[in-house]
Parts: sequence; C-alpha cells; structure tokens
Amino acid sequence: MTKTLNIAMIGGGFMGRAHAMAYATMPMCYWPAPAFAHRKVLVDVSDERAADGAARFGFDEASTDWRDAVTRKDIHVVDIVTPNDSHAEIAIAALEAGKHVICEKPLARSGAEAKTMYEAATKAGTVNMVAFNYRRTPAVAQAKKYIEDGRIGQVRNFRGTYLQDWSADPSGPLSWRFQKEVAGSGAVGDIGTHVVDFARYLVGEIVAVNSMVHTYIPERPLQADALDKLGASDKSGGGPTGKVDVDDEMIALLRFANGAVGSIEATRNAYGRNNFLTFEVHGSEGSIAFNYERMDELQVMFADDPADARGFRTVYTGPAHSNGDALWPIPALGIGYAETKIIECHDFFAAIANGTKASPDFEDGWRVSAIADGILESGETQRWVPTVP
Ligand code: SOE
Repeated sequence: MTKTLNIAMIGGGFMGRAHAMAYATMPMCYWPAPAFAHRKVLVDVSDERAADGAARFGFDEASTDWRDAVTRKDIHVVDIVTPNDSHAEIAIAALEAGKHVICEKPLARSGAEAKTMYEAATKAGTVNMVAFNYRRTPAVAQAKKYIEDGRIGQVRNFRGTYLQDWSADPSGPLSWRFQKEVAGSGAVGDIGTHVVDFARYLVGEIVAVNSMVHTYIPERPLQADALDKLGASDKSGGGPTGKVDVDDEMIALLRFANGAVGSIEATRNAYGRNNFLTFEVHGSEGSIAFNYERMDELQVMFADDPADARGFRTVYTGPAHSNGDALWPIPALGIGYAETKIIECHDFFAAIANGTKASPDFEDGWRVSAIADGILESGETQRWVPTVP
C-alpha cells in the first residue's frame, strides 16, 4: 500500500506555493505514487499569514512555531522555503529530530554554513535534497543523457547564463534578497547557483574560478515589511533608503576537474531578460544548447549530421524523454515551472520510499555554496580561486 508521509512546510511565499502545488499534483502524474505527500502543517511568521497559507495551500494546520513543527512525532518530512538565513537552523533541528528534509536553494549563505547542514544530514542518515529544480526539466535531463551516452564526445566547453531583470529598477525595495546578512550574496547565490548546479550536473566538478563581481545599485528604498517583493517598484521617491551589500552581477570563468573549461554570467538587472537560464555544451562530436524560456526544446548538433544539414536542430521533449511519460502525451504540449517541481517532489519521495539518496543532496548544496564563495572571493582578489573544499 502507498505510504502517506506528513509534511511540515516552513514558509508560505512564492516557493511554498510551488511546493504545495507539487505535493497536491504529484500522484496525478506519477501513479502509483512512491508515497502520498500529506500537507499537514504550514508554518509562517504570523498567525494571520500561517492561517492564510494553510487555507490556500491545503494544509490541515497552521502554526508560527517551526521548532514544534519540525520535532512533532507525526511529521516525516520538513520542507524549508524560507529566506536563506534560516535554512541552516531549521534544517539542522529537523535532521536532529530524524526527519527527511528538502530545502530551497541556495542551501545556505556560505559554504561554511552549508557544510554544517551537510554534516548534520550525514549524521541523521535521512533523505535530504536541495531544490535545484531546473535540472528536472526534461530537456536538461535529456542533455545529460546525450552527454553520458557520448553523443557529443568529450565535453570541452560549458557556457551558462542566468539573466533576469526584476531588480534592474533602482526604486525596487531593499528586500531580504539585497541584504548579505539574510541572503548571503546577490545574483551569485540566488541565481548563479542554478547555473553552477547545471555545470556540475552536466560536466562535472568545478575546481577553480576566476570572476568579476559588481554592484551597480548601491542603495534601495527601505521596505516596511520582510516580504519578498520581486519586481516591485516605488517611484514616489524621497523615503529612507538602505545600503545594498550584495552583488548585482557576476561573470566567472570555470575550470572543471575533467579538463573542460567554461563560463557563467548571472544578473537580475538585464532589462528584457526574464528567466533567461541557458547553457551551451560543446564537445568533440557535437553541441547541445538550452534556454529555459523555451523549456520544451533542446537544440542539438551532432558532428556526424549530414554535411548539407549542418546547424542546430530542435528536439521537442515529450513522452520519449526523462519523466515524459508522467507528464503530457504529446511533445510540445508545453510544460512549466510547476512540472519541474512535480518531478522534484516525485524524485524526493521516491528516494524516501526506496531508501536511496536523493540528488542533488546537501553535499551538492554545500559544494555549490563553496563554489559561490570562490566566485565572490575571486571577484575581490581578481585571481583564480580553487573551489573544492
Ligand atoms: C529570483 O531571482 C528567483 O525567484 C530565484 O530565487 C529562483 O531560484 C528562480 O527560480 C526564479 O527567480
């Protein structure tokens, strides 16, 4: 019989909504489901927000006491969808209480902080996952398969970008995402880490980086509450402002353990780019390119393509591809952000049900955070920085 696992979700913002949708719909896509994800208790910072979130996202109970929620006997899974500064404390308490833990990215504000979570996870021996959901996109998983099958030969170059524009307007408020104490870093940790995850997933370990890191908008209007106001702007002016102490933009060169080279760019200030998360991988026998803004498609070129048909062609993902049979029956019907979270949720619960490791786990989260630290350090020193902790 399919087991039911009770979830305590800590946080009820945009990411909480995405996770709750996945809990509700995962069995509709994967049947029989590896387990039912029962939405038991939602924790938020005030009674009102918790009650609102519980009602909206379909949780039985609302609470403002995360310590109680993560130690309750009837809770099996703790889901952390809070700002970055609380990930470690909540995750370690949950792991010490023997819970399975899924945590939003970046795992922590720094490599050192992420390491404490990885160590707690190792000690607990429960299933742990860091939510780098974009690698669950079927086109991205197919790119990995092409690479593993040797379809593009020896990988030589990875070129990744994550460009958004929601923070390009200086009148956008000083939310937690612009505060080092809460976020750890800016574009580097928030979105650059998604590309680092792609690079490690597709090519392998990154051993050194050399980067430029810059902050263009040094001040922003103070925000009255702590809510995440992605893309908001307040043109009224004249109010108090506060200092932005994180990066707006980074460009990094990468050296991989297997000899490949690469580059990453990340910014949330690129007008006209919305969720421009891309990669190109060049190998000795072909190339693969992906852009999340066209997430059902993969561009491929294999060196043995006929000479009169050279150039990239489009593969539309569907039932023939990774997780495709769980999604829609015809290629290019169109998937979205929600599907990446459904697949992530399935893989996490399958790991729990089967007693296997989840991927990417807290060790990956720690290694990605250590690479983010290296990018920030190199931005200051202007030197190559080794990134294997
Ligand atoms: C804001 O840049 C953000 O919400 C990121 O934090 C997410 O990781 C990304 O998936 C979408 O954009």
